[in-house]
Amino acid sequence: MRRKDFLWGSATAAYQCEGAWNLDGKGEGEWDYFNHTSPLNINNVSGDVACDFYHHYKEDIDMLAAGGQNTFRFSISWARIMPEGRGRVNQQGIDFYNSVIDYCLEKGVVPNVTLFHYDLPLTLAEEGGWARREIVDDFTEYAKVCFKAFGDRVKIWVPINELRYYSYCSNMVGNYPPNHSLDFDRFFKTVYHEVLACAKAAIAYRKMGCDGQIGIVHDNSNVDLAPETKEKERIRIIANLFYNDLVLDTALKGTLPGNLIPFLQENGIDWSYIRFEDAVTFEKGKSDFLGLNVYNRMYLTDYSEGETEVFHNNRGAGSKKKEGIRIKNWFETTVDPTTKRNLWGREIYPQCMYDALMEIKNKYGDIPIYITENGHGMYEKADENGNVEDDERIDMMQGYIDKMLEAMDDGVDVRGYYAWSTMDLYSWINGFEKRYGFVRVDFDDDNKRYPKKSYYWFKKLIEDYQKGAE
Ligand code: BGP
Repeated sequence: MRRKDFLWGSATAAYQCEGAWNLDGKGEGEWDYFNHTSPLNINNVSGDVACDFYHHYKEDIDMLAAGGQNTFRFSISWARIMPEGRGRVNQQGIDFYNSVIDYCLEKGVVPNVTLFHYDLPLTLAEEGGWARREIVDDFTEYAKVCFKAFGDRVKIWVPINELRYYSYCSNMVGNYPPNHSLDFDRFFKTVYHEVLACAKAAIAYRKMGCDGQIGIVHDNSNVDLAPETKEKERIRIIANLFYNDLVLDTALKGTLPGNLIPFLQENGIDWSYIRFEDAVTFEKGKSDFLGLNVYNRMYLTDYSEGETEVFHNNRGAGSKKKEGIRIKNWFETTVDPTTKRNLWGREIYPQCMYDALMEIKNKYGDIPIYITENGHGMYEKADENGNVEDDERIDMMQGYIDKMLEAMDDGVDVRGYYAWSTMDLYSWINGFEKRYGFVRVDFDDDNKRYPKKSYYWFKKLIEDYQKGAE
């Protein structure tokens, strides 16, 4: 592909940036309810206002376009379009996204739109959310409303963001609503219904004659084994089933992983919801591309001892916890002493960008790929003029981008890169102090925007890339 056609941009998600949680006919969402009422909202914050993208979207799009970015990834709030989750459509919601999309196009910015980024309408959550099969049809109806309203102008669609990670947080860690912990039944069932919903949405999209591409976004979880690991082959198989295959095989090959049902049976995990006739849906509903959110890898070794336990850090510097899990008789995460971590205990490992891209090419062939998220969460302090010198973010992201370009040189079909995030926004459970943006938001002063050093670095990186030899 020509260098000028490569998409360089940044990403957001509705609940994390829009605010306007109850304005203009929007229905209540599961996250609204959770953050307003649950003691598990440990930092006592919410997306009620967030960075008020709802009222600042022009400024944000202006700024990203002036920064040389030619694409913007954002998500649509299901409850803004369908306040009860199904049935009635809220015209004011449609109007809002029409304005955002039209403004992107006016500025030469390609919209890349996700339909579900964790924010379920409360009515559907109360019925059982993704654990109920009926949600697949509700989601498909909602997707069709969006394709009809916006499909003439939006040509890159993602039904669901990070199917696996969302289910992991909601059903294993228990930090995202509906806050189930170590519930393997619900974990697999949720991912299954999500992949089915993605396939059905893709089928509907093509049936409606829309002429764009529809894919999925997966949280990169390529498996690396610590050198001392004894049961390498066995762990690789189990861990890939747990982290990757149910999403990737189903979306990219159009078939469930062959070892899924025997594995669930052997481990006493519910699989009663899997219907053989779904095979046709998976086959027909394959993704046109893969969106990969690249932050880290899964660094694993043999299960040692003790009960299954999950380790997660939503308190940042106030906690020494490292992200990870120990699953009895399967495997456990381990610490690579040579690798840095951020203050929330997550690995910073640029090499995983290259390794993941090569692994996907080897397993799934030449599928087009977008890096739909990559970024670095930090505490930040502005100087007296409101500026932030985020050199640490720049170094870290440069490392990942270099590895992406290396994989492209080695034949991987990457078509775009989106930084997380366009501007500072709400970071699930972590609150607002974990910042990712290229643009600082002063949450205490009317959500004023100030481009950070990284914003200018990214602008120059894009310019230099576009000037490079074809
Ligand atoms: C991804 C999500 C984003 C974003 C990012 C950073 O998993 O798709 O929504 O939040 O991670 O994560 P966090 O905000 O938890 O630090």
